[in-house]
Amino acid sequence: MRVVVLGAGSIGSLVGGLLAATDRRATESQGADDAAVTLLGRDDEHTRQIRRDGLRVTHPDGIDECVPVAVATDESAVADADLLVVCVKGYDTEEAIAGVAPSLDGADVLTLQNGLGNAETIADYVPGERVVVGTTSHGAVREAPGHVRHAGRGDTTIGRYFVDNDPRVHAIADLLTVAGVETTVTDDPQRAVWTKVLVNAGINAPTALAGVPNGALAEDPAGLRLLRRAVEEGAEIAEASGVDVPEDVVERTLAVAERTATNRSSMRQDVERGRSTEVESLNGELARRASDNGVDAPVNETLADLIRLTTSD
Ligand code: NAD
Ligand code: KPL
Repeated sequence: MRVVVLGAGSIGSLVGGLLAATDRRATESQGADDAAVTLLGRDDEHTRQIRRDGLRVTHPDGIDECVPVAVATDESAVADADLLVVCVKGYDTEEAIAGVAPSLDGADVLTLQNGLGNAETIADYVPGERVVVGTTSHGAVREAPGHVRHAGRGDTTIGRYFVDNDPRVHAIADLLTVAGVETTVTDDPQRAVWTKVLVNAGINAPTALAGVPNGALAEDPAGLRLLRRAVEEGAEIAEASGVDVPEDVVERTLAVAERTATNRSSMRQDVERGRSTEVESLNGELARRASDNGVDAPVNETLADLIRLTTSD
């Protein structure tokens, strides 16, 4: 399978690097030299460094591996892809998919992004039956140009968004699993995506606004109250939107906050570095879906507004 990973950031570099390492091992044993994995990124120091010296991947056990990965910065690189894996931030999805869509020739398109609305945006440019939606709880950090750290292993779940599962989804799951990204196929990917969205809605904005590590939400009654209210409200919005999320989604969110107690959430990092955040595809999108369904969302709307105010110039 020829794979192009769109977005050479943290998770894209990790997925691209793991797939390329696996492909290299298979190619060496079979004596062929076709690069089946391409990282499609921007022309920056990171992609230049990978081209020059390969991608340095630091595995969770601390072991470093140098992986040669084909790098492209031109959208035409997707022309012969069988699979495009979208790994850009939610606010970049539309521009990124619009850029590559004219060159895509029948490839499946898998999103591994966080947030609501990415699959729908992709389906505006790609036939719906080609869209595969996924969610992953692996942690990746781009440490330096040419270097990605696999910060923590997690679960990955994928499924077709608009039609029933088919053998291609299983082939994609097998490919990821062999590369070390153990992947499960589900016939209800919306449940997986919304569950992750509620976890992020309950942790990311509160920690970004308060400037605290994730664990503070589990330890401090104020943090716990915020987390609980954001997630409970999100679960009501899910129900109003016809999506079934697990009954214990608050407890699951709390467990994530405890498991990642020392982490600075991605939104906190974005706010502290003055970068755009993904709030519009998390709390902001929850509030919009609530409004579409005649449900109130004061907690998520307020969290989104506070992040908007914090990050506006
Ligand atoms: P990131 O900012 O590190 O990487 C995004 C990359 O996409 C950047 O390098 C950016 O330059 C590139 N990009 C944007 N538009 C592009 C375009 N048109 N063409 C080519 N490249 C383009 O972000 P990330 O942390 O890798 O997160 C990506 C998505 O994955 C987000 O939705 C995030 O929530 C989700 N996610 C991240 C992790 C993680 O551990 N980092 C884990 C699970 C899910
Ligand atoms: O996904 C995360 C994020 O920061 O975006 C969590 C799970 C909250 C870990 O920090």
